[in-house]
Amino acid sequence: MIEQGLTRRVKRFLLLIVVPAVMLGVNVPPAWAWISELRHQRLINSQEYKQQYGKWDVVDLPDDQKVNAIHAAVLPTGRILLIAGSGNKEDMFNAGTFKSLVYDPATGRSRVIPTPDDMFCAGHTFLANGNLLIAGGTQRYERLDGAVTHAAGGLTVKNENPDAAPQNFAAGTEFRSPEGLIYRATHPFVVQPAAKIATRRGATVTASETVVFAEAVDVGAQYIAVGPKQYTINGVPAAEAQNLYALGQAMTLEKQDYQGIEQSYEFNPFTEAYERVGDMVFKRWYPTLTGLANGSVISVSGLDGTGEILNGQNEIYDPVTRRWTERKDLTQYFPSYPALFQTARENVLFYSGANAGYGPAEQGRVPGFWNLRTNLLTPVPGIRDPDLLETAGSAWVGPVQDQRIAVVGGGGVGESPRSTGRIDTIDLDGPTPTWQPGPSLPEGTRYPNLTTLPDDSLLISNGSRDYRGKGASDNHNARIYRPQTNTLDNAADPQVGRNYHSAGLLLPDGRVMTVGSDPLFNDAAGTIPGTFEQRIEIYTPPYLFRGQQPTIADAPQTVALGQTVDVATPDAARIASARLMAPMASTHVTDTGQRSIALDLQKRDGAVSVTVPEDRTIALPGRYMLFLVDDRGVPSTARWVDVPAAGDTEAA
Ligand SMILES: [Cu+2]
Repeated sequence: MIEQGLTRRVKRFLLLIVVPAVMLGVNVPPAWAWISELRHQRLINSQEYKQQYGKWDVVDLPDDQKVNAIHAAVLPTGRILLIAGSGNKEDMFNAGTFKSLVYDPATGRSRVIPTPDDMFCAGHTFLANGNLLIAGGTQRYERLDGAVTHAAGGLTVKNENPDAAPQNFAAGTEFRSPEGLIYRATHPFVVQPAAKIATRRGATVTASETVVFAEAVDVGAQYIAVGPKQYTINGVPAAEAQNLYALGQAMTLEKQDYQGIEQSYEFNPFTEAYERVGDMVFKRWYPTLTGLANGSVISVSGLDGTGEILNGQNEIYDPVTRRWTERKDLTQYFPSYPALFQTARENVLFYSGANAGYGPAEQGRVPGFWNLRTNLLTPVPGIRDPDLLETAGSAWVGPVQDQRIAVVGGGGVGESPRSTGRIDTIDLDGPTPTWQPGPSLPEGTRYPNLTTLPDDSLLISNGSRDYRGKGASDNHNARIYRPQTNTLDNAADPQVGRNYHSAGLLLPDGRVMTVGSDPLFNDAAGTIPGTFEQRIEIYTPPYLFRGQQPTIADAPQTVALGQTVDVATPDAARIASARLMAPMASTHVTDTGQRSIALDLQKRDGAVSVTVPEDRTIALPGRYMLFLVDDRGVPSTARWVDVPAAGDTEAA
């Protein structure tokens, strides 16, 4: 009906407007553009097109509900948490205005959530109880070269006294150089007593170290300090000064990078509120949080409280005590937001090489296995375009039992204009895991959003050819990668361009939501500063245009590892597979928790029985979306199922 109407409208337009316009010598191209747009709309809205390529729909929230969605997560209520924090807006940061939103894709309703800290560029991952653990964020925005007026730098406060109580120092605490120059701590800090370890001969004392950022009390080059110096701390009694002092390497007027915070929260999806938990041991901006098989979480990398990238300090969150503890035996260094995945082997993580761009080009850029028992990193080189892994996407492809990781796109280090359309996969279970070439995306793609679908395919959407969409380089396209055949299918083009600070999420109804994008410029010439993309776009994959979705009539709320349970469905006869899919929590096109778990399936009358794998490295504890998928690849709407942690609590 619609198509006929459109055709008639086009014909009428041609006759009434274009023909007389041509005769009158009017400029015709705009009219033709209008017609071709009409034809395009007719095409992409046709049933045949949608069945083959799917369909994108833009959602525009009311003005007071718009957020800079830098972090996005699917809550176990089916709602979406979008976190902006200060949203990469320094005026919001200075005003202390931090924002989060809970959006319900089923009703379109949303609610602004009080946000206690600047979680802008924190790390996050889901815990077994369904809470989203969020750690780190922004202490200070960057200051570019030329904008730095006060010489500043990091100081390491050392305390050699093991008997002193922890001491709190306020922001503004003064440090005096040997030359008598004064610098002030920009933020409060806590100094711990030295560690004392009894030995046969007595005891060894190891000084505690606290890194603080300090700034000259006045402007000017006279405050530049070069080379190591020892500083006295104002307020420390002379008798203590030999135990408690600060060491600095340099005070400079050079560019100052973003600085991290140590604050950590669990977002409770049922109360929709942030719950403060123990601080991290280290301040972090751009850390990766990866959930481990025992339900704990490792926090890796990031910029510290002075804007320096952490040099291999890693820590573990215990969800029972809600505290972080440094794992001093784990000293591997990674660039910021490294993509680290829990493999099928206990205590072994895989680093795909994808990262988000702080840290030197020559360090920590090679993919590999990281053994958390031995701290050994075993590199797995051989990926194509190994120098184009910054801003790449990576994810498990197919069920996680296949242990196949795909690395998609990426660009050169920093603001390099180079990017790649490479898709390489690796089977981590093979005797000698080797990178396998896959098909190429049509364009070089930084920031691709990777979303695994219940039919085991992988939606790859958006991204840009150049750094942060420079030169109008957003890729307005999407592809569906099929790991079974190592092939790429076309998908409908998204309307909204997305690059840096964007995310894609699988919704419980089988659709995909994309959010965010933080372009450097709004114009191709690079003269107008960019504005953050606040529109949401939702992709309905082709499988939802193939007829009725199978339904789940009833499913148990909890399934233990190795357990077999009945899932009631009137469509049992045509159910072909069942998947448990972890809710996504994505930032900087990275979600280390995304995984799809294949369930063993037996068909019965009016039900299917499904079996959860026994291995906790495959079925990490957590809340999952249970999808039944029919023989045409059409998924049901998901049911939320809880997979509790295994009984034993072996430390990671
Ligand atoms: Cu960022």
